Amino acid sequence: MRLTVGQAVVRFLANQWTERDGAEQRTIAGCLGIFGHGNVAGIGQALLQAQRTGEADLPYRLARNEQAMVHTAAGYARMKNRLSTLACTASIGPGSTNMLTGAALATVNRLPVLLLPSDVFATRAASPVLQELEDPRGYDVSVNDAFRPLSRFFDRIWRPEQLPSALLAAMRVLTDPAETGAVTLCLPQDVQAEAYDFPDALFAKRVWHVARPLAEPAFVARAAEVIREARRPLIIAGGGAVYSEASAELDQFARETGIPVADTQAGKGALSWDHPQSVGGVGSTGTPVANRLAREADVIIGVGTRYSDFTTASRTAFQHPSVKFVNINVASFDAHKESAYPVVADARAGLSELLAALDGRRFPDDFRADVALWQETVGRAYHLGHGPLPAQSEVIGAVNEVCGTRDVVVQAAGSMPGDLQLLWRAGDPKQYHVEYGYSCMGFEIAGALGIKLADPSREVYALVGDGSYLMMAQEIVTAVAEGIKLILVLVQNHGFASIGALSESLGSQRFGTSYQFRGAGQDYDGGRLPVDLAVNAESLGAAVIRCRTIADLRDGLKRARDSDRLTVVHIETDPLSPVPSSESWWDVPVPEVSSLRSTRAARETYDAAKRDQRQYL
Ligand SMILES: Cc1ncc(C[n+]2csc(CCOP(=O)(O)OP(=O)(O)O)c2C)c(N)n1
Ligand SMILES: [Mg+2]
Repeated sequence: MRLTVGQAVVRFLANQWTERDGAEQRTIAGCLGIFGHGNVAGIGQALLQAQRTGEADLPYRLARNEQAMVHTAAGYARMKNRLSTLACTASIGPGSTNMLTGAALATVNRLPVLLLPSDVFATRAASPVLQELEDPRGYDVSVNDAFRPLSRFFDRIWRPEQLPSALLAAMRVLTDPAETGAVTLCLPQDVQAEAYDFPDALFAKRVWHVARPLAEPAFVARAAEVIREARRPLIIAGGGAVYSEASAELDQFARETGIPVADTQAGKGALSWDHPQSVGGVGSTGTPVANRLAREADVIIGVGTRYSDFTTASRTAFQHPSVKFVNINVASFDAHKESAYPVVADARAGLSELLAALDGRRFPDDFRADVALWQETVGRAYHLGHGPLPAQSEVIGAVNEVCGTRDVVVQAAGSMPGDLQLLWRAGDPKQYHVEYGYSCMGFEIAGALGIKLADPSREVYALVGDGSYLMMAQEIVTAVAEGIKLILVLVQNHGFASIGALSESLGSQRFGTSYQFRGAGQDYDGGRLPVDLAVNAESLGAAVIRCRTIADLRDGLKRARDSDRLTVVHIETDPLSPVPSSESWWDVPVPEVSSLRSTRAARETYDAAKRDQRQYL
């Protein structure tokens, strides 16, 4: 079939399917993009031709920022449990390098996204092309080489003949739960337009089976022995438990063994918050109940977790002198973390195999009274009555109580991820969507767009800090243009509540974290800026509801829910409002020497906390 490389890419992608447990879906459900000279006549022409002729089904959506469109694809993929994603086409140079942050986010979170950056002329006929880097050390280097460390598969299609093997490798990596992440195929702008006789077979429907690898029996036997001999084990459910749809198996495992289940940011909701075995988040932003259990546990059973420093409280969470780890993980890399007894397997399959090998062993479930007490604390934080400005915990409570179990809350950075992990009551495995692998400010709105595209039947509430909003709010325009309804809760606290508090706790006096005029001294303490983000949102096409009190907010959220327009619910909160303690720690190094008293005092506290840090060998 004589096609250009661009046409071949589009036709191929439209015929890829993913299958798990017998259910098929499109591997690449569509293409997001922003055109420039690097792709307008290549992939751009191919997308147009596909749409006009029906030769291939790959719907195109115009994004407003390339970083954001990768976030949209990542949000989509996560919502689809990694079984389906979107492609992203960008022009050469800045259009492509704008996608780097998105690539890193996807790879860190183990989420499949297909990136198609445009690249310099393969023929070099017109070099240097507009926006070419020109590396004097080698003409085969371009800005797109920056994608290499961020991609789980990277290739550059210098010749049309290379395309079939590159496309197949891309699909293999995207659909492999252990390998997946950003996949980057760089497409030189001349090659995109070059024709070649591609074999018909390349464009036949192809179904990629997403495996549920079983654990090798010896893995299971060794892990089961460790658990059988435990006295107080604790399960940590991570993102893998959600992606493999292992909730029923996790429920059975926990009920039959009596082992409590804590969760990570990515794993929250794998068990409902009110499940009898749930003890909430663990680690730096976990619940005091889970953290107490973690401190005392002699065996930690990680299910689909990558053990970030937040999960391990920077390796201070697990204090039993001979604590051992058993990790069920589809990726050997993660299964072996913390010197664990690895169970390299799909989370769902691994849980069932391990449960069968435990021979009915049961453990004490004497933590429930503590969980009930903790839930009273959460209830108080939801209804704090803080003033004059409301507390963030009340905003979280209002959203939690207004939204339905199937609705989705989206967040990524600032003070909210911590408060959410501590306080949010997730009733469904897809309800809690906090991107905390890369914790990228600006993910929220773009990610919410992807989530809503993936499941239009759910209401999507993105909580957006003013800092995050100022970084990337432009996808409001994309959502408005596409007729996609989102609810954006804009939490205005005039700066970085998160880093402000962190700074203060580390002796750095909230330096440079407030959005105010530069004052007479050196810091930003010169008063309120004439900034109105509600007006800004309105100017981008959103309906806006301004709220002053939590009662207003609850009412505003209901109105937003009942509306069919993208709505921004704006509320100002107290950046210093209290939140219950996690009784945990996070390692952020404080200077060893300083002429500031505040830094010296913080260093003493730091040194004391650091003594609890362990290596798990
Ligand atoms: C892209 C990016 N830059 C910087 C950071 C570091 N950082 C983490 S939270 C934060 C402030 C977030 O401000 P805002 O969105 O207003 O949330 P708040 O802290 O006020 O809750 C910063 C700068 C980050 N996570 N992501
Ligand atoms: Mg803020």
